[in-house]
Amino acid sequence: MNVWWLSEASHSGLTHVLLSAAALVMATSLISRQLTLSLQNNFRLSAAGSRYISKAAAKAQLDYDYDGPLMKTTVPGPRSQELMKQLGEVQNVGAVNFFCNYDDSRGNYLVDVDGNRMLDLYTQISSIPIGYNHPALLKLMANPNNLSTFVNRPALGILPPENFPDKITESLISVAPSGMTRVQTMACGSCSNENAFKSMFIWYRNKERGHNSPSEEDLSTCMINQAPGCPDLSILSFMGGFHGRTMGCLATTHSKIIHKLDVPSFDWPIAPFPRLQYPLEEFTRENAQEEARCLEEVEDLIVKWRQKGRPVAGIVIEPIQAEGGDNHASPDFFRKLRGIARKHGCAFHADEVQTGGGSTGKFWAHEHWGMEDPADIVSFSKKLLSGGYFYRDELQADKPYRIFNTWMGDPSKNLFLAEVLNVIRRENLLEEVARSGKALLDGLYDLQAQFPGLLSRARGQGTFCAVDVCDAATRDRILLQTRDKGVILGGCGESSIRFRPALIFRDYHVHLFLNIFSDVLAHNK
Ligand code: PSZ
Repeated sequence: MNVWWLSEASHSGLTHVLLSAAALVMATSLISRQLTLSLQNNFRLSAAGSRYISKAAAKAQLDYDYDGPLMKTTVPGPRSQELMKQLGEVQNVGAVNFFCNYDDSRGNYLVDVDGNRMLDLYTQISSIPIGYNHPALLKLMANPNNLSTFVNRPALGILPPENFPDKITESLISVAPSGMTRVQTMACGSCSNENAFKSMFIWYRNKERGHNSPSEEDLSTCMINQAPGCPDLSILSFMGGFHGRTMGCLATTHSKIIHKLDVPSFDWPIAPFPRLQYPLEEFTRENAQEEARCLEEVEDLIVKWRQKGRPVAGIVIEPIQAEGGDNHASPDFFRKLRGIARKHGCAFHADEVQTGGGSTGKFWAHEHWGMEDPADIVSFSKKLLSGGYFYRDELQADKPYRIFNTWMGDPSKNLFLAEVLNVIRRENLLEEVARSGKALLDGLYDLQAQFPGLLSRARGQGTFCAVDVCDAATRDRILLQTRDKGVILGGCGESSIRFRPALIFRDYHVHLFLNIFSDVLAHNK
């Protein structure tokens, strides 16, 4: 039986529900509840059942966090099932895991509509930077001076608000990658990549022409989808990569069949992504060989596609392939790839939609490459709250309206991001991530030694960690059982489990998780 769609069910496809511009009243009442609600310890981990206890039981150290999971039903519970039926009347709800109570969710804990409180190590597909209902963000919402930013969403490209230059400087520009002074905001990750690709093509064609003036033929042919106005150019991407689901991005996405089936695509070059052995430090020689093989293939493809009349205008790559199974490559690989792009005149685009925002222990994953000039374009979304991309000066489109849409982002997200960055700096969250990430990875190493038939290839950078399970069915079962015990995880790749907690995930959350996870693993031995 052909089951290409089955693995998708294991992908914890929580719909993106971002803290939108809800009524001021709601924000205010939430704040007062946050302040008055004493943390009730309704749940104690049953230490007797735990097989992995390296630390004392978890203790809440964040005043806006709960101090443990609390499960009342299996998930989805009866109320979730009722709502699923109701929503199912108007849309496909096959991917919905359960319905959430975002009012009661706090810190690292997501609460569902049946009153189950779960430690969230997946955070809305890696997109919640500092946990649920962070007091700093609620306060920002409650500030009357910010009200108009939430109520009046502008068409930013033509009518930006007065404070926009300041706010973008305070937020995105304050974390601009090395060598990049410019940023374009967009709505989501796909939209950001789509426009980043267009910028690379526009840059490439102007470079080919040697000037910015298209010919009469360019102008007439572009309207009927013909060359030279619509030039035969390509973007080189990597097998296992994920860059979004819109049609240009989808041509560079190669992680799962479900994303691609039945949708026309471009014939663009696809290079192999290194398939490394873990732990990386133990296989440096083998891994270096594997990376060299892939780099050689990249250069071959660039040459072949040029000969074919479809030159590579840009290379797009994730610093860690996420949807494709948390595949890592070394800083050396990325430095050499950057060199190849430069040598062949291709733009180099690091897609940091999932890796950006601090979970690798640095704000950008490409910082681990140690380069002053890491890329021509860095795209982002998820934890940055707004989508968009940073770019080097020469990638600036030469005319207005070449890169454009109605909203071009959302200034309210920049307000939130500025505050998120304040919290990250004030609370040294990148250091916390490095610390809890080490505890998490060490724990995974221990568990894979304890359950060698079940787990393998533990890997990670910061809390951006993953481990492989022996097969997809076991992985899916483990994900559901862990959830019923109060921990939300995600799947990725063929049979991997990935960890994407918020930046406020501490050591004691790690140990809480490891205790529960080891119980579940013991049941699946
Ligand atoms: O199934 C899906 O559509 C998913 S699940 C996770 C994602 C998409 N991630 C989004 C993503 C990403 O991880 C990288 C590296 N690049 C681009 C995207 C696309 O972002 P969105 O989903 O905002 O369009």
